[in-house]
Amino acid sequence: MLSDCPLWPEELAEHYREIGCWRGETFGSMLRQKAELYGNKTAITNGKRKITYAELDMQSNQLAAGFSKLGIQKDNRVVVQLPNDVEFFQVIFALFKIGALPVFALPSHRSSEVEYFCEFTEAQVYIIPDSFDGYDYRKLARKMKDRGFKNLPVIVAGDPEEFISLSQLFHEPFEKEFEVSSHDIAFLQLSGGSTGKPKLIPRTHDDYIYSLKKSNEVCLMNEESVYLAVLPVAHNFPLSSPGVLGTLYAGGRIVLSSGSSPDEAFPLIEQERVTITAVVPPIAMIWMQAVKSRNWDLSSLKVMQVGGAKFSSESAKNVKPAFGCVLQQVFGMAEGLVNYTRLDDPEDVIVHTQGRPMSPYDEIKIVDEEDQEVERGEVGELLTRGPYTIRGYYKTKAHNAKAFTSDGYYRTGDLVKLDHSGNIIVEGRDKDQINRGGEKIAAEEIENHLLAHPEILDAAVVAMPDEYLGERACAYIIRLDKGKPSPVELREFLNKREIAAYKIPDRFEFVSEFPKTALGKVSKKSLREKIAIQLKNKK
Ligand code: J2J
Repeated sequence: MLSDCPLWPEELAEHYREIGCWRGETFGSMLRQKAELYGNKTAITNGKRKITYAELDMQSNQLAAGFSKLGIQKDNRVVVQLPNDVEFFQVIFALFKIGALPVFALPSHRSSEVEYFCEFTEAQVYIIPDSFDGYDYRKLARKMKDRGFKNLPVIVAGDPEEFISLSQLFHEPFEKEFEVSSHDIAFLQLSGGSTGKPKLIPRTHDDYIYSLKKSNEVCLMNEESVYLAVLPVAHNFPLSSPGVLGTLYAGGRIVLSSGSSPDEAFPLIEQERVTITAVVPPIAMIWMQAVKSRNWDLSSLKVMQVGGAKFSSESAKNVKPAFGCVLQQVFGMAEGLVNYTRLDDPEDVIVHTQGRPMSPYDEIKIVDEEDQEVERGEVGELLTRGPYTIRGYYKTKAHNAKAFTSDGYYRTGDLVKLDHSGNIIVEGRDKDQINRGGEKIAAEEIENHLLAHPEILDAAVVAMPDEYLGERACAYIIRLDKGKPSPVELREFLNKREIAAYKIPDRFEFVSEFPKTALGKVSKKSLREKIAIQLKNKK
């Protein structure tokens, strides 16, 4: 079992097993069982290519054999950066079967993020597509080889060039089973982060499969369900709420879209008779406009999930009239807790709240700055623990002491209140993060990049309001010299540092000093207010 992953106290783990939350299943055993039940049924399609449950099970066995011959063993970490395609599933199930851990990188990550994941997790292998969305990942791998990752094996789905070809690794499966326990860590998921470096989230087979089961109950997933994945499937929302893994658990069908534009997604909904999909608020808004423009037949769609960032009630109320389906608000986090509005909730709850925890064993507390519970209806920070919420990040002891209470609650950093019906309303955030339409940016990570510029004295990155994305990033900068570097130069500088494009600030403001709090720290609150007023006055 991977070390350096804080887990639940043993008595509590025993309790979760006794009450039937953790049922001893692993992802490997789950897939085998589903293949027995649904053999020839299509598990995954992208509209053209199809793969059945039996094929997925068999191919992941073959790949497990190939990976194993390559030297990948139990508990090894493997950075997986694959887009929405069948290979993603072949790869992760092969790794699950060996007991090796996928580390889920997103396709938008670049060498700055990927190098960190490889280094921090001491990854054994890195798996990429040849190219996706106009970007050649082999170039990235080549650069990494030149920069200290000389011996890191790189496996490519597609044309491998000088690297290892994924398609050559489907070998004859072994007779012998790999030994994987449901208590083991199944993978490392990425946290949205609020510090300099992204944190990694260890999720066990037991806890994650429980979260799929509960999600399926709440979202009424069954064998007839057809789930369209438009968000990158490595992200926790489309992966598990109920997402692609929940769909497999229910015996449904996954439809993969490589992008979220209406031109890609709507034909797939029509053709594949999709019943449920998940989007972030900006995509929901684009779709609501696009649906008016042509006579699409989206009548199969029963549920549209919106989550990842706050969905305004003005937009929320338009979903049902636009699509004729139920809106489900989803307020979740890769660390665990997922809240859903229920499909039969009154309209008022669906439009105005972000729902309630999916499990009766989720414990939540809303607290003030002294960790005292606030009165019902008042705003405070949401703390949570339960059968699928982690007890600590991977290998970050000092940070864990701050991010978790001594009795195991995760400090979400989200400011919420409970409404009269007991549903959660997200009011804001008390973490140093920008939520750019669902994509999370840790302010400190970008500040560190900016501070590497020789002509920058100090930097503070804050959220600024945006009609479309909810928030965008604004970087306040103190320069050594007036006039340079310019915003254009700064963008170029950050690009050269090879960070994911969504993390590059949308706006740069140059100042000679930062407002300070009473304790002398940079007052980000003042900076947020300043830019919000500036933008409002410009309108
Ligand atoms: C406001 N803020 C929200 C919402 C997430 C399901 C759905 C989403 C995620 C996710 C996920 C929000 N309204 N509806 O993992 O399984 C913000 C909060 C939260 C953070 C978590 C899932 N839904 N948020 O978004 O780990 O600030 O997970 O703490 O990426 O997103 O981000 P992440």
